Amino acid sequence: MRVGRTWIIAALLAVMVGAALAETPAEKDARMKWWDEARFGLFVTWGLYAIPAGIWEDGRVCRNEYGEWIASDLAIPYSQYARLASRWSPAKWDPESLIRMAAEAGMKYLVFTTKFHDGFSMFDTKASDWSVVKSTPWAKDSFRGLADAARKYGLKLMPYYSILDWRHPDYDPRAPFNDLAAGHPDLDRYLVFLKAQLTELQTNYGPLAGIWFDGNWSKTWTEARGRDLDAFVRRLIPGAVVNNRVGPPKDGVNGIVQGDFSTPEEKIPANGLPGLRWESCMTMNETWGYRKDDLKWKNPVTLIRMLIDCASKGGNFLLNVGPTAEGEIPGPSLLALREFAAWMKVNAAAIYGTQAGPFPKTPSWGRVTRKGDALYLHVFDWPADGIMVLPLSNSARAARILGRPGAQVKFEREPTGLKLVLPKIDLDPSATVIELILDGAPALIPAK
Ligand code: H79
Repeated sequence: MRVGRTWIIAALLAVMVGAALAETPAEKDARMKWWDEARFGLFVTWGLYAIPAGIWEDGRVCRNEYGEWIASDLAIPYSQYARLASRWSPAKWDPESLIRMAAEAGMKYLVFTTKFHDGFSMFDTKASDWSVVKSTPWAKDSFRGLADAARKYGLKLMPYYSILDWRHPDYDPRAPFNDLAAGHPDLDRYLVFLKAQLTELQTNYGPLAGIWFDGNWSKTWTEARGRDLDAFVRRLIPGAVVNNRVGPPKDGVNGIVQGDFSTPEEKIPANGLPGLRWESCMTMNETWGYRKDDLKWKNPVTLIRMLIDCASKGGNFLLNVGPTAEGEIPGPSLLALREFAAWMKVNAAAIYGTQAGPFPKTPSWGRVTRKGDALYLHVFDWPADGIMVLPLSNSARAARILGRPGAQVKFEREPTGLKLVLPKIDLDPSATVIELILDGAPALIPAK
């Protein structure tokens, strides 16, 4: 009898605690608000791999695009890779100027490789000697300047942290080229280290906005471990935003069952990811970590249109910069950031706080974002005759071209839709944006 009552009370308590911990959709929307509105972030990929920069000492070239993978791709014994640390001395590193440029470019958050798969800590840590502070002649903290500048310029801070570790003796499965580890790996012991590092990041650089995990695909990274890590981060960081790579990949989509958003890498999903939050992370060339032999730079127009494409499908765009070993930002990256700054200065209203556009198919002339009753028409290809008919049954209240106060946009209702008559103006090579205020929520005329 007494046991029975104890059990009932215990069960009731468990239900109440569960209900108190579970987040309502409205609470989740509130927690995700800054991220939903931001739309644009900066990824900084920086580590020892910037020294070989794609080409190892013996002349071998990293065969895959990703220069940060050179140790794995060329099976460099870790004891040799580790010697790179003695050459780390980035005389030209200027984190404040990078963050200032990012802020001017319109980026609202920073993701920085505090620890990549190579296991090297790019921040000051007590949990290991294998860090930029303790193992390099530079002996300074690569994250401190970025974190301070991010706070100063109002960018949210979201450290990148790889679960995978090619160096740690307890990471399981051990990298075949890890010749420095002895004994048996113990993933639970590794997780004590990992959690200690995450705690240091929050305590010494925070408050953080969340964690951007990577390296989640080994068979040992189980659903249960993912859930445990997810819960740990949410206890550590109030209101944390966590990407889906905290858990194992699932159903061919990376970790879709966990975390707050999906993370398509180097691609933008053709139709967005309906029903999910997502963020495309993208390189400016084809590598994340700097490599001297990657000259395949995307031009700024392409990159700006990628940001627009993501926003028009309801997603975020996380754009990467890979500083050199000297700490310099490659020229084409600086150029792109400047072009973003110029475009965003005029057109930011068409990006921040917007949702996906209303049309099921992407228009032939460009992309559409939406904010309430306002549509932003990002025109890539301006119609030669100046006529654009939108398949909407709405009328319009107002229309203007962002950054062109003198230009007139006329509109009228037609049986086939809402017709715009556009002026002849100097066009923006990336996108010229028309702000169209409708008489209510967009109402589609179904395609015949
Ligand atoms: O840090 C960047 C990548 O290095 C990292 N995520 C971004 C942000 C990443 N790690 N793994 N992956 C992405 C996916 C796995 C890619 C692989 Fe391959 C394909 C591993 C082996 C084959 C690409 C090609 C990497 C090495 C060879």
